[in-house]
Amino acid sequence: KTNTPTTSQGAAAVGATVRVGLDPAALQQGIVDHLRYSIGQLPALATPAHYYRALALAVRDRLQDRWIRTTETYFEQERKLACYLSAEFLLGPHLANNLLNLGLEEAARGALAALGQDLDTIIDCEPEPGLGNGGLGRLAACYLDSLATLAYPAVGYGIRYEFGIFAQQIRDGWQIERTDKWLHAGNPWEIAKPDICYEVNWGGHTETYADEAGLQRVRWVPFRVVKGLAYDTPIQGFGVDTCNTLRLWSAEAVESFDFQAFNTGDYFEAVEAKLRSETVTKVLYPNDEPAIGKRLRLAQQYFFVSCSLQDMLRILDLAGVPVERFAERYAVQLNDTHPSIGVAELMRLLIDERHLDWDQAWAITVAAFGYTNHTLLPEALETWSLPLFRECLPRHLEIIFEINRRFLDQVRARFPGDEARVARMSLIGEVGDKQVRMAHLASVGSHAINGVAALHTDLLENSVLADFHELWPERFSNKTNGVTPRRFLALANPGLRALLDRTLGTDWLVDLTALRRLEAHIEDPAFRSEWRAIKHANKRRLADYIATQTGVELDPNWLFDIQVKRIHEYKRQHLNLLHILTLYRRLKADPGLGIPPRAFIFGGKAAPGYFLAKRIIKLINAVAGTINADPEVNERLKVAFVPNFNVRNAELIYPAADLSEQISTAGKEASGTGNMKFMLNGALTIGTLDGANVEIREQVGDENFFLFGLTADEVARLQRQGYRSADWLDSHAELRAVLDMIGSGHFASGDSEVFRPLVENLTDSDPFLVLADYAAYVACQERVASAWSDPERWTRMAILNTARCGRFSSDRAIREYADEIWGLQPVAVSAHIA
Ligand code: H53
Repeated sequence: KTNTPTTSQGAAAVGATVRVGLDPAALQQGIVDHLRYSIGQLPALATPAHYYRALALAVRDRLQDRWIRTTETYFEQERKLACYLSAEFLLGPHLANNLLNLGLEEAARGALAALGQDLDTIIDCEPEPGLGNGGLGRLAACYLDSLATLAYPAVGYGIRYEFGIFAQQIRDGWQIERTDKWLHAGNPWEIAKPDICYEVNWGGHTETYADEAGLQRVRWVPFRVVKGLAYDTPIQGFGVDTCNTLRLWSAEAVESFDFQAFNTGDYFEAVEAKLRSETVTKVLYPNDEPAIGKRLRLAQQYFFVSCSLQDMLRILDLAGVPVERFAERYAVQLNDTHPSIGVAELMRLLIDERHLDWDQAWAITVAAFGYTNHTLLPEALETWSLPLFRECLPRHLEIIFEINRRFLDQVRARFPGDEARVARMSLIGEVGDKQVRMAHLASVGSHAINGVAALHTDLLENSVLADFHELWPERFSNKTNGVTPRRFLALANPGLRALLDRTLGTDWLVDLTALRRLEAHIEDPAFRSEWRAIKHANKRRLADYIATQTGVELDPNWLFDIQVKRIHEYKRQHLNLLHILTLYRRLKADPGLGIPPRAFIFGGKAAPGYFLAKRIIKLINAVAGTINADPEVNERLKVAFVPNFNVRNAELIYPAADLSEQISTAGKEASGTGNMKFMLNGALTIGTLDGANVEIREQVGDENFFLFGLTADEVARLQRQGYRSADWLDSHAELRAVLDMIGSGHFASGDSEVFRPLVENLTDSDPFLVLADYAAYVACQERVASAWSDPERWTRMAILNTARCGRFSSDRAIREYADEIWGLQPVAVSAHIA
């Protein structure tokens, strides 16, 4: 069990102001004190890692008064609170972000310099809290940043995984997974709150009994009880005193186990039971989109949702607010279906524990919950087998049956005689083995349902949730995703930040639409050349990183063409590869071919059990090995795979991109948020009309976006008609040659087996229409090459991308959620500190 180093907190307010001063001298004293009193290290022997912890603790001290004051303000003012329920928060390192948001960067640099230390080296010592897989988890982290910055009262609720997303190593071109021991050296940002803990039942059966008034009630007699402990992390807003809370739950055994076993003498059984309880929050499931269907995953979901709802009820009690007013005080947002068991859990808490009647409990539940859908992929829509669900959550199944009975009565009343519709909409799927459909539970139990980009919401309303949209059109809305400009521009791209500050002032940090004013500078050649110099320095920085990580040397003068995201067939990293190999073949055939030199950079993790995704990684590395070593092509083409794509190295990658690859099959990527991070940093996009690409293109203008490929409608039509990938192969000799080359073992020292499954997947079924989009993609890349050959034109387009990305700030997205779904007002917090 890892323990958090704690500081000597709680000094009297008078002393506190002095102790937590924001000037370099006070900060320096704080670092020195923590090194001595919290860490116990001699300065002469202290490593950068020791200084990291000392600085982190000193910075946390400086958050503490704001944090406490924020909580106190919300409590005093009795305001509505947004509770963002998410199984993932992909936070990334805290230190630099907190320094930025507190305005402490220069003070920290100075304080460390006085101690003979370098801030950037210290920042690099922080282990990354990778409590998420990809887009969904990172979105939750961006939203926390915006909620605090915009002074919205909010709490993030999630799981304190002991092991976050695995660390990816590349060995012989293959992905190897290593456990992520991010808590190994303690976590200076969190504060354990052992007194905030709840019991969570699991398994067993239900019983009816009569209460004192003779009313019939239900009791859940669990097989097992686990305790959830709160660990709080401060989420400091930028430039405000608001410091919100991220509350993550960690599982522990309840003491009663130990006593029971002690009495029966079965000490080992007691310890084993304890271990079983604590596995609930051990590890993050490393699957991004596909639902996994494992019992432990259901346990994780129920565990954190139950703790969170019990916590909301406890706070309501503390405030003396009757439970009937729950929905006036809480807006509870479901980040995908992962927390959707919350609908049944709140019903259980209100009915079985608070003794409300059904109608009242249901009105509260629907008024409190909102549901965000993040995917249309059928394999990602969560369902639980009915027998498994009954075994784990018997009371919830009864409640879900009752919700369903009442709901289907409503459907029948509205659409008499339409039993096919009833079957489609039921919370219980009857195709094959019976399942509980979590997206249906979330939709029925929420007053608001949203998709994450305009196209995605549109498809949601017309396909996956079409029946629900027909029944309740007023519940549906779109909330296009956004990203935080604090982390993904100010922190990630200090060069561009300085230019923006100098050119526009600093309000762009809290009003990203202010970047529009960049357009006035586009015709200034000096400005463009400064822009290029910044991009060049960012490319140098990334090239250095890639060289140390992989040994591949890249030239910053080349076009940096980058695709970083989870490896998935629908995201089509293999389409990118087909283009690279097309250029490779063309160059081999004609060494004098006039194509601009390009560095193709990839990064991303594959789910450990995803066979084809792992082969795609292997193929990228195999192609990289061949091309980078071939003097006939390596003065024009290079390929690099950045191992272990995570938040930290993402901050090096986005600012260095010239070209952003957003090439998913239209209709498959709900939104994408990497696309926005690239745009923010002045990369041009090559992409399909998918997810938020559609809106990016609208904002930046058709002439500044490299569009190719089938539309979502065309994809759907082709698939309905019976898509045959072989047709595309017959009509395209170059494509066939490239596939043959992969299949022949050319990139695998003659081994014709290793990539056969990939090639066959494309030639036999091609579920994501890679071959259908190939020719359009290659042609579009030729337009990219010709635009690149005119640096002044390219720079204008790049500046326009940054200038027009204002819509994609998570601040805009959060304001929409607050106004249109949560009914939430900002609350000014004043920390009363010097
Ligand atoms: O959520 C992102 C989207 C992205 C979508 C992603 C996502 C996950 O990362 C995991 C599960 C899931 O259902 C969806 O793939 O398109 O941008 C945030 O909305």
